[in-house]
Amino acid sequence: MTYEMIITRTEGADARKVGIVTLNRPKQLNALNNQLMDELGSALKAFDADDSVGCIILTGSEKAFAAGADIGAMAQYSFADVYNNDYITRNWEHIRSIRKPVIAAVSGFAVGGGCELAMMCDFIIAADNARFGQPEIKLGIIPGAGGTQRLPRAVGKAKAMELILTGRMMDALEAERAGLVSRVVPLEKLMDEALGAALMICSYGQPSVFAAKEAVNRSFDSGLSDGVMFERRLFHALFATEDQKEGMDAFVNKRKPAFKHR
Ligand code: DAK
Repeated sequence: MTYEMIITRTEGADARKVGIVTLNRPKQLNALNNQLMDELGSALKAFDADDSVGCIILTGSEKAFAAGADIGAMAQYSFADVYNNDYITRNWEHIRSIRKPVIAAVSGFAVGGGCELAMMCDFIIAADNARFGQPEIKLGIIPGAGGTQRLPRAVGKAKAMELILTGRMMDALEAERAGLVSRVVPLEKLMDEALGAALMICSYGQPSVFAAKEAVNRSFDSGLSDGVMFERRLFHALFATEDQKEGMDAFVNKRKPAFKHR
């Protein structure tokens, strides 16, 4: 598939590389429309299926990760339009099916659907100019891509409620204090830092990377006992992999492990 609204590339010199998707509608601050979401889903699935890729980074421009769903495209829709056509649910759910870790490298605005897209990634590294918010209330709507559910889980009910009810944006430092982002880095170092984390993940055995992601995600969807039992079973299962033998043997013999991802 050729892309018009995103750019894809890979980085890294080792066997497993980082797949990078850059949202590229700069004049509209990467406002998310149907075509962009289709292209994003296709690119993420292609990287997920590519054995030479171990981790994915999703990023935007310096000014905007994404300023939300395309308001111009939505403006004239009626209830029947959005309900009957299940408005953009189809191509907003792709990212949730990606098994490889997806890091959001966010600079500039990540608001509305842009904030929701970042929250669908596995973790967010923010540049110091990043701004996060759910301003949908100003448009007479509410967040529609999981914002009312993921934001409270990330930052707690009080701050999520305030942000969603007032439409206020928070800066990168507030987002880090609140737990929305894993860390804040200088804008000029954003991609280097995200790449460093992604390459680190690429160097580990894929079964344990998949299992870690699945287990952490399970903590959001289940009670503590079920989540711990899920983790226990995945933990036990990893003893059936060659990578577990290799990783532990390498540690015991003080050498670097050579994971085979099996
Ligand atoms: N849509 C379309 N165009 C946008 C846009 C957007 N969301 N955001 C910005 N733009 C366009 C502006 O119209 C402007 O275009 P021109 O006038 O140059 O043609 C250009 O980008 C530059 O924007 P500004 O001139 O406004 O730039 P500023 O630096 O002054 O302000 C801003 C930046 C981010 C504060 C401002 O642009 C802004 O407030 N933008 C709107 C933010 C917003 O309200 N976002 C929420 C949209 S609602 C769902 C999935 C997703 C959603 C819902 C359901 N399902 C799966 C069911 C999501 C909904 C939303 O995100």
